[in-house]
Amino acid sequence: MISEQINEILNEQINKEFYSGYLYLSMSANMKELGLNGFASWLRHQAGEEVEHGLRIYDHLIDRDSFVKLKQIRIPEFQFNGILSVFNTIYEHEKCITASVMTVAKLAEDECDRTTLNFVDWFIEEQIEEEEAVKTIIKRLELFGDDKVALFLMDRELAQREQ
Ligand code: OFO
Repeated sequence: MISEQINEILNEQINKEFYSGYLYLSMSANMKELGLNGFASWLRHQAGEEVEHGLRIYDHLIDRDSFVKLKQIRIPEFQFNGILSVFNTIYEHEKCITASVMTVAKLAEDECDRTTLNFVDWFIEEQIEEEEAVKTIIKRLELFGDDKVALFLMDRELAQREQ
């Protein structure tokens, strides 16, 4: 049985995952406007992943006979200051999401809720991967600076992402 507090924090987490999807879709549209279709496609895939994360929690609540309470999704930013700034924003955002997942884990630990602890483990692993992937993109963008050929090649590489 999921406690009221765990239910509340998991419902919050659904909202954060859906908001992440919204934010990345907004960024994807911005990349498309700049003609960076590979970056746009990468971000669109990422947005889809975030929605999947939200649904994973949604299904978990239902499977455990707990209550789903969807909340309003706030409006994401829609004006950005270039690619590097977009990816720095993502990195900061993902760090907040990691902290939020850790808070769920801490609460589950305090409540000795082993099922939620096991469930949230997957998200912790996922956050490590996501932060690492975004950090790599940032490092490359910083390294390449104004080199347009490098940016073109990177855009082509990011276009390869299939899921
Ligand atoms: Fe859901 O992994 Fe990022 O936010």
